Amino acid sequence: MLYKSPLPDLEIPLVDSATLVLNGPRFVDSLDKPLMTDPASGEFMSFKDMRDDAKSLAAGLRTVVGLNKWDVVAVFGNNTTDYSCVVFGTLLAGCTISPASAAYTPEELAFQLTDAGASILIADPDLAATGKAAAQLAGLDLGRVFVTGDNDVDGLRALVDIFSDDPIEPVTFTEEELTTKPAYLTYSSGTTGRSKGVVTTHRNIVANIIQLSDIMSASNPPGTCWSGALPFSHMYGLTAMLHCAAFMGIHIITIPKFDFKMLLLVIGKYKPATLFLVPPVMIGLAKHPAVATIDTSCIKYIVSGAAPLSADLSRALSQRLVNATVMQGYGLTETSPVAALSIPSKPVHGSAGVLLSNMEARLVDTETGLDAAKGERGELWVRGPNVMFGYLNLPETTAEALTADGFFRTGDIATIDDDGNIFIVDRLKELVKYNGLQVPPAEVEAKLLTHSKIADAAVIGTPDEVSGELPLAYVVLQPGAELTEKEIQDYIAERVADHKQLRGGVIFTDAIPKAPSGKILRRVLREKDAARRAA
Ligand code: 4UW
Repeated sequence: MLYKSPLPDLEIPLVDSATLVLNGPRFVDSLDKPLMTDPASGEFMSFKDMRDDAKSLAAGLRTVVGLNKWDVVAVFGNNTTDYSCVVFGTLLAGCTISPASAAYTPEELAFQLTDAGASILIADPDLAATGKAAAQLAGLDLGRVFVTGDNDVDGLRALVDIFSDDPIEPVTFTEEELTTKPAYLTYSSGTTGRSKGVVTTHRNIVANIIQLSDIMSASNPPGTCWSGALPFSHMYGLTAMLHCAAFMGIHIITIPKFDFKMLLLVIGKYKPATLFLVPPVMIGLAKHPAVATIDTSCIKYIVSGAAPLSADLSRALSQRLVNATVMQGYGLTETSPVAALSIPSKPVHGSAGVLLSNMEARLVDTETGLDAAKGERGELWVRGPNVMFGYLNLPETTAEALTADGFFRTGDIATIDDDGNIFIVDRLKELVKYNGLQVPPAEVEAKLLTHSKIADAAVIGTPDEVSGELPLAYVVLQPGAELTEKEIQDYIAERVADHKQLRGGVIFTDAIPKAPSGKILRRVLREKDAARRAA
């Protein structure tokens, strides 16, 4: 059965994303107003300042650094007010932006620099050492690594040095470029294996801005304040916070590194009307005693996404923050990212929302490959203008993820009710999510296997009330070898980003269950883990 969005179709303009956002009427009407405020210092960047800086950066990237159209600019930063100028400057230069998680180790960042074919790296000053180490590992000339802010750091040039006021010819794009070229290269492990470059086109992001703003605009007029707590390096923060908010004339309060106390301070001081969050923060808002000490009446909408939000938690939060409508969004890096969102006037507790405009879905029985019977669960396949072009340089993986008729296999199991409400009920793919962030098991397994005393390993997510899931390793030691759980956790902690650490622990076992093909039977391990937790 083909499920269509219950919302009317929208016209998606054939423009690049920087033109859509920076020339949009709500952006232009807001020029003198604050676009981004740093709550720690109180300093803000206006819409005009951001656009001017982005233009100067674009000119510098073309004329001083000598970048060409579709050269890749990697950005490695926390949520600061500089981030949007780097993103839009890169796009105005006609280049591709590849944001990397600020939590990355030098090795993880080096992988992205190499895989994306980055021409330059722009890092925050406090991440300069990691950025430099990564550039050296990736063989990127240090003359091509820049730091945001006004000063050189550790021998790396300040980005402002390359700003240029020489006007450049505006870059133009053909329809083919807008719909097939990578304007954005974010990284996701998809359903299996290592992190992959997700080729997101201008059209994908333009579509998602139009789809999302169509739902949010009526309740969020220009000048409304949002809290910028989601990482801008993740597609969720990149689209919702940096693009859609700027397009809608929204004022973002940036939170450089997520901190619950800072979120409460932002709520108390700036009175945001809408909060985009992940479920662990929803738990904090529902339960933390400090929430009762601030005035939360300003909050009209809370949108949770990136991991499941239970109906119970959704109800508990609605009861505590009485003025707030609790909504949920669902999507993936590959869907730019929003595929479904609650309708603000009629959210359903526990549902991940309805398909956005211009989107269609199927629920497919994973055994038979046929559509699941009405009311039954199946793998969610989605189609629409926000679905990625493919995975970078991986035609076979792309062909497995995208069907010939344009459906993207999400790897999530869902049901859809008669009103079009989607309920995500399970995950088919091997991905683990800790606090809404991706932990690709294959990556952690590969690191475990580099230890000389480990013969085999498998990583799964073990359920956790606060963080959703915790990465848990099953480990087979080499014959006669001895290692403690702590030694293994420390070994991994030194080699992967914080969110990928083995917080769920290590279980020693004699063999990893595998199919004849060699594929790890993760379901068997999940059952073993469930039995262990029940015992
Ligand atoms: N319920 C259950 C959910 C949900 C979910 C995502 O790291 P990625 O690739 O992408 C994201 C995207 C987050 C996001 C998208 C749109 C949106 O509106 C919103 O909130 C407002 C957040 O995290 O991981 C994709 C995977 O994350 C899981 C699911 O397994 C999906 O395949 N996921 N949202 N509401 N699970």
